Amino acid sequence: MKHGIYYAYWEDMWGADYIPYIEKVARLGFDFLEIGCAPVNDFPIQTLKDLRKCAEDNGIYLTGGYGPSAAYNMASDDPAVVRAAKEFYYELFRRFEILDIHHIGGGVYSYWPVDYTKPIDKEGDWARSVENVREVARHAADSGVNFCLEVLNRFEGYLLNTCAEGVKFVEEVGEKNVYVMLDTFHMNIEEDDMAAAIRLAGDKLGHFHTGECNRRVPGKGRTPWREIGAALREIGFTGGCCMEPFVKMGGEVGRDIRIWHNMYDDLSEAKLDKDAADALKFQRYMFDTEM
Ligand SMILES: [Mn+2]
Repeated sequence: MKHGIYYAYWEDMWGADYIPYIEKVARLGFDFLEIGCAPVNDFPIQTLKDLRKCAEDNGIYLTGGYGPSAAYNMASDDPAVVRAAKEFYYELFRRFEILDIHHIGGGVYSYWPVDYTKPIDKEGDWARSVENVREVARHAADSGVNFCLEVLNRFEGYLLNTCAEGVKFVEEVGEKNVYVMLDTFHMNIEEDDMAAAIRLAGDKLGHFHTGECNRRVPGKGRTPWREIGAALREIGFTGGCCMEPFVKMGGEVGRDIRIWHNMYDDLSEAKLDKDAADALKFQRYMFDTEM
Protein backbone atom coordinates (compact mmCIF):
# COMPACT_ATOMS: atom_id res chain seq x y z
CA MET A 1 0.00 0.00 0.00
CA LYS A 2 1.01 3.59 -0.55
CA HIS A 3 0.72 6.18 2.19
CA GLY A 4 -0.10 9.83 1.74
CA ILE A 5 -1.60 12.86 3.42
CA TYR A 6 -3.95 15.66 2.40
CA TYR A 7 -2.28 19.09 2.33
CA ALA A 8 -5.24 20.80 4.09
CA TYR A 9 -4.13 19.35 7.47
CA TRP A 10 -1.75 22.33 7.60
CA GLU A 11 -3.94 24.95 5.85
CA ASP A 12 -6.82 27.28 6.73
CA MET A 13 -7.99 27.87 3.16
CA TRP A 14 -8.90 25.49 0.31
CA GLY A 15 -6.08 25.71 -2.19
CA ALA A 16 -2.47 26.59 -1.52
CA ASP A 17 0.99 26.74 -2.99
CA TYR A 18 1.54 22.99 -3.03
CA ILE A 19 5.32 23.05 -3.65
CA PRO A 20 6.27 23.39 0.06
CA TYR A 21 3.90 20.54 0.91
CA ILE A 22 5.50 18.22 -1.65
CA GLU A 23 8.88 18.92 -0.06
CA LYS A 24 7.46 18.53 3.45
CA VAL A 25 5.73 15.18 2.92
CA ALA A 26 8.87 13.83 1.22
CA ARG A 27 10.86 14.83 4.31
CA LEU A 28 8.27 13.17 6.55
CA GLY A 29 8.52 9.90 4.57
CA PHE A 30 5.18 9.76 2.72
CA ASP A 31 4.73 8.22 -0.74
CA PHE A 32 2.22 10.78 -2.01
CA LEU A 33 0.60 14.16 -1.38
CA GLU A 34 -3.10 14.70 -1.99
CA ILE A 35 -3.76 18.18 -3.34
CA GLY A 36 -7.09 20.00 -3.54
CA CYS A 37 -8.45 20.23 -7.11
CA ALA A 38 -10.49 23.43 -6.71
CA PRO A 39 -7.73 25.87 -7.79
CA VAL A 40 -6.00 23.60 -10.34
CA ASN A 41 -7.85 24.89 -13.43
CA ASP A 42 -6.81 28.45 -12.53
CA PHE A 43 -3.09 27.62 -12.20
CA PRO A 44 -0.82 28.81 -15.02
CA ILE A 45 0.48 25.86 -17.06
CA GLN A 46 4.01 26.61 -15.85
CA THR A 47 2.83 26.10 -12.23
CA LEU A 48 1.58 22.63 -13.17
CA LYS A 49 4.93 21.81 -14.76
CA ASP A 50 6.77 23.10 -11.68
CA LEU A 51 4.59 20.95 -9.40
CA ARG A 52 5.27 17.86 -11.45
CA LYS A 53 9.01 18.48 -11.50
CA CYS A 54 9.06 19.14 -7.75
CA ALA A 55 7.15 15.90 -7.12
CA GLU A 56 9.50 13.91 -9.36
CA ASP A 57 12.59 15.48 -7.78
CA ASN A 58 11.28 14.55 -4.32
CA GLY A 59 10.12 11.01 -5.19
CA ILE A 60 6.51 11.92 -4.40
CA TYR A 61 3.43 11.34 -6.52
CA LEU A 62 0.27 13.44 -6.40
CA THR A 63 -3.41 12.55 -6.09
CA GLY A 64 -6.41 14.87 -6.35
CA GLY A 65 -9.02 15.41 -3.63
CA TYR A 66 -12.17 17.29 -4.52
CA GLY A 67 -15.41 18.40 -2.91
CA PRO A 68 -17.23 20.11 -5.80
CA SER A 69 -19.12 23.32 -5.13
CA ALA A 70 -22.86 23.45 -5.93
CA ALA A 71 -21.94 25.10 -9.25
CA TYR A 72 -20.23 21.84 -10.36
CA ASN A 73 -22.82 19.33 -9.12
CA MET A 74 -23.14 16.35 -11.46
CA ALA A 75 -26.38 15.25 -9.77
CA SER A 76 -28.09 18.61 -10.40
CA ASP A 77 -31.42 18.83 -12.24
CA ASP A 78 -30.16 22.04 -13.87
CA PRO A 79 -28.54 21.14 -17.22
CA ALA A 80 -26.39 24.30 -17.10
CA VAL A 81 -24.86 23.20 -13.78
CA VAL A 82 -24.14 19.71 -15.13
CA ARG A 83 -22.58 21.24 -18.26
CA ALA A 84 -20.36 23.47 -16.10
CA ALA A 85 -19.36 20.46 -13.98
CA LYS A 86 -18.40 18.38 -17.00
CA GLU A 87 -16.38 21.23 -18.50
CA PHE A 88 -14.59 21.64 -15.17
CA TYR A 89 -13.66 17.94 -15.02
CA TYR A 90 -12.56 17.78 -18.66
CA GLU A 91 -10.18 20.69 -18.20
CA LEU A 92 -9.01 19.20 -14.89
CA PHE A 93 -8.15 15.85 -16.53
CA ARG A 94 -6.08 17.62 -19.21
CA ARG A 95 -4.20 19.32 -16.40
CA PHE A 96 -3.79 16.01 -14.53
CA GLU A 97 -1.81 14.75 -17.53
CA ILE A 98 0.70 17.55 -16.96
CA LEU A 99 0.72 16.85 -13.20
CA ASP A 100 0.97 13.07 -13.72
CA ILE A 101 -2.11 12.62 -11.46
CA HIS A 102 -4.01 9.34 -11.90
CA HIS A 103 -6.53 9.43 -9.04
CA ILE A 104 -9.28 11.87 -8.15
CA GLY A 105 -11.44 11.15 -5.11
CA GLY A 106 -14.18 12.82 -3.10
CA GLY A 107 -17.86 13.62 -3.42
CA VAL A 108 -17.27 14.00 -7.16
CA TYR A 109 -20.66 12.49 -8.04
CA SER A 110 -22.48 15.31 -6.21
CA TYR A 111 -21.44 18.44 -4.31
CA TRP A 112 -20.10 19.37 -0.89
CA PRO A 113 -20.91 20.62 1.71
CA VAL A 114 -24.57 19.80 1.05
CA ASP A 115 -27.18 22.51 1.67
CA TYR A 116 -29.77 20.62 3.71
CA THR A 117 -32.13 23.61 3.82
CA LYS A 118 -33.11 22.55 0.25
CA PRO A 119 -35.30 19.50 -0.51
CA ILE A 120 -33.35 16.31 -1.30
CA ASP A 121 -34.29 14.21 -4.35
CA LYS A 122 -32.12 11.16 -3.77
CA GLU A 123 -33.70 9.00 -6.46
CA GLY A 124 -33.55 11.66 -9.17
CA ASP A 125 -30.06 12.82 -8.21
CA TRP A 126 -28.79 9.22 -8.16
CA ALA A 127 -30.11 8.52 -11.67
CA ARG A 128 -28.70 11.77 -13.10
CA SER A 129 -25.38 11.28 -11.37
CA VAL A 130 -24.93 7.70 -12.64
CA GLU A 131 -25.38 8.92 -16.23
CA ASN A 132 -23.12 11.94 -15.82
CA VAL A 133 -20.38 10.08 -13.91
CA ARG A 134 -20.32 7.50 -16.71
CA GLU A 135 -19.71 10.19 -19.32
CA VAL A 136 -17.09 12.02 -17.24
CA ALA A 137 -15.35 8.74 -16.35
CA ARG A 138 -14.81 7.98 -20.05
CA HIS A 139 -12.96 11.28 -20.39
CA ALA A 140 -11.01 10.46 -17.21
CA ALA A 141 -9.98 7.14 -18.75
CA ASP A 142 -8.64 8.96 -21.82
CA SER A 143 -6.29 10.81 -19.45
CA GLY A 144 -5.42 7.68 -17.45
CA VAL A 145 -7.37 8.87 -14.40
CA ASN A 146 -9.33 6.73 -11.93
CA PHE A 147 -12.53 8.37 -10.72
CA CYS A 148 -13.05 7.45 -7.04
CA LEU A 149 -16.46 8.04 -5.44
CA GLU A 150 -16.12 8.78 -1.73
CA VAL A 151 -18.79 7.38 0.57
CA LEU A 152 -19.71 10.19 2.98
CA ASN A 153 -21.56 10.31 6.27
CA ARG A 154 -25.17 11.54 6.37
CA PHE A 155 -24.28 15.04 7.53
CA GLU A 156 -22.06 15.66 4.51
CA GLY A 157 -23.75 13.71 1.72
CA TYR A 158 -26.96 11.85 0.94
CA LEU A 159 -26.28 9.83 -2.23
CA LEU A 160 -23.62 7.41 -0.96
CA ASN A 161 -23.65 6.89 2.82
CA THR A 162 -22.62 3.23 2.98
CA CYS A 163 -20.14 1.09 1.11
CA ALA A 164 -23.06 -1.01 -0.15
CA GLU A 165 -24.51 2.10 -1.82
CA GLY A 166 -21.09 2.94 -3.24
CA VAL A 167 -20.71 -0.53 -4.75
CA LYS A 168 -24.24 -0.38 -6.23
CA PHE A 169 -23.56 3.03 -7.77
CA VAL A 170 -20.22 1.92 -9.24
CA GLU A 171 -21.89 -1.16 -10.73
CA GLU A 172 -24.62 0.98 -12.31
CA VAL A 173 -22.00 3.31 -13.82
CA GLY A 174 -20.19 0.27 -15.19
CA GLU A 175 -16.88 1.87 -16.18
CA LYS A 176 -13.58 0.16 -15.35
CA ASN A 177 -11.94 3.34 -13.97
CA VAL A 178 -14.77 4.18 -11.53
CA TYR A 179 -14.09 3.01 -7.98
CA VAL A 180 -15.52 3.19 -4.47
CA MET A 181 -13.56 5.28 -2.04
CA LEU A 182 -13.90 4.74 1.71
CA ASP A 183 -12.92 6.99 4.61
CA THR A 184 -12.64 5.70 8.18
CA PHE A 185 -14.09 8.93 9.60
CA HIS A 186 -17.31 8.52 7.59
CA MET A 187 -17.38 4.71 8.02
CA ASN A 188 -17.28 5.15 11.79
CA ILE A 189 -20.69 6.84 11.60
CA GLU A 190 -22.38 4.72 8.93
CA GLU A 191 -20.97 1.18 8.79
CA ASP A 192 -21.97 -1.65 11.15
CA ASP A 193 -18.61 -3.34 10.55
CA MET A 194 -15.69 -1.48 9.00
CA ALA A 195 -13.75 -4.58 7.98
CA ALA A 196 -16.86 -6.08 6.36
CA ALA A 197 -17.36 -2.83 4.39
CA ILE A 198 -13.78 -3.02 3.08
CA ARG A 199 -14.28 -6.67 2.09
CA LEU A 200 -17.55 -5.72 0.36
CA ALA A 201 -15.74 -3.06 -1.68
CA GLY A 202 -13.07 -5.64 -2.62
CA ASP A 203 -11.44 -4.91 -5.97
CA LYS A 204 -13.76 -1.91 -6.43
CA LEU A 205 -11.89 -0.02 -3.67
CA GLY A 206 -9.86 2.64 -5.49
CA HIS A 207 -8.63 4.94 -2.74
CA PHE A 208 -8.78 5.03 1.05
CA HIS A 209 -8.92 7.93 3.51
CA THR A 210 -7.83 7.50 7.09
CA GLY A 211 -8.49 9.50 10.22
CA GLU A 212 -9.86 9.03 13.71
CA CYS A 213 -13.53 9.53 14.63
CA ASN A 214 -12.74 13.16 15.49
CA ARG A 215 -10.39 13.56 12.52
CA ARG A 216 -7.16 13.41 14.49
CA VAL A 217 -4.32 11.54 12.77
CA PRO A 218 -4.54 7.71 12.84
CA GLY A 219 -3.38 6.23 16.14
CA LYS A 220 -4.78 8.88 18.47
CA GLY A 221 -8.29 7.52 18.90
CA ARG A 222 -10.40 4.36 19.03
CA THR A 223 -10.70 3.35 15.36
CA PRO A 224 -10.15 -0.43 14.88
CA TRP A 225 -6.94 -0.08 12.83
CA ARG A 226 -5.89 -3.73 13.22
CA GLU A 227 -9.17 -4.96 11.71
CA ILE A 228 -9.04 -2.33 8.98
CA GLY A 229 -5.45 -3.25 8.07
CA ALA A 230 -6.27 -6.95 7.99
CA ALA A 231 -9.28 -6.34 5.71
CA LEU A 232 -7.21 -4.17 3.33
CA ARG A 233 -4.57 -6.92 3.10
CA GLU A 234 -7.27 -9.54 2.63
CA ILE A 235 -8.71 -7.80 -0.44
CA GLY A 236 -5.19 -7.28 -1.79
CA PHE A 237 -5.47 -3.49 -1.73
CA THR A 238 -2.33 -1.87 -3.12
CA GLY A 239 -3.70 1.65 -3.62
CA GLY A 240 -3.39 4.91 -1.76
CA CYS A 241 -4.11 5.24 1.95
CA CYS A 242 -4.36 8.97 2.48
CA MET A 243 -4.53 10.49 5.95
CA GLU A 244 -7.03 13.29 6.06
CA PRO A 245 -6.59 14.86 9.49
CA PHE A 246 -8.15 18.19 10.47
CA VAL A 247 -7.27 19.62 13.87
CA LYS A 248 -7.53 23.41 13.61
CA MET A 249 -10.39 25.87 13.92
CA GLY A 250 -10.71 28.73 11.49
CA GLY A 251 -10.71 29.70 7.84
CA GLU A 252 -12.63 27.96 5.08
CA VAL A 253 -11.26 24.58 6.12
CA GLY A 254 -12.33 24.83 9.76
CA ARG A 255 -15.74 26.15 8.73
CA ASP A 256 -16.48 23.47 6.10
CA ILE A 257 -15.08 20.62 8.23
CA ARG A 258 -17.03 21.96 11.26
CA ILE A 259 -14.13 22.27 13.65
CA TRP A 260 -15.37 24.42 16.50
CA HIS A 261 -12.50 23.89 18.93
CA ASN A 262 -8.78 23.45 18.46
CA MET A 263 -7.92 19.77 18.88
CA TYR A 264 -4.52 20.53 20.48
CA ASP A 265 -3.03 23.34 22.57
CA ASP A 266 0.10 23.16 20.44
CA LEU A 267 -0.84 23.68 16.79
CA SER A 268 2.66 24.70 15.71
CA GLU A 269 3.86 23.41 12.35
CA ALA A 270 6.58 21.39 14.12
CA LYS A 271 3.97 19.58 16.26
CA LEU A 272 1.68 18.92 13.28
CA ASP A 273 4.68 17.54 11.35
CA LYS A 274 5.68 15.27 14.23
CA ASP A 275 2.13 13.94 14.63
CA ALA A 276 1.96 13.23 10.88
CA ALA A 277 5.30 11.40 10.91
CA ASP A 278 4.28 9.34 13.95
CA ALA A 279 0.91 8.52 12.34
CA LEU A 280 2.69 7.42 9.17
CA LYS A 281 4.79 4.92 11.14
CA PHE A 282 1.62 3.73 12.89
CA GLN A 283 -0.34 3.38 9.64
CA ARG A 284 2.44 1.51 7.85
CA TYR A 285 2.68 -0.87 10.81
CA MET A 286 -1.08 -1.47 10.98
CA PHE A 287 -1.66 -1.78 7.22
CA ASP A 288 1.53 -3.29 5.80
CA THR A 289 2.59 -5.75 8.52
CA GLU A 290 1.19 -9.28 8.43
CA MET A 291 -0.06 -10.03 11.96
MN1 LIG B 1 -12.28 11.81 3.11
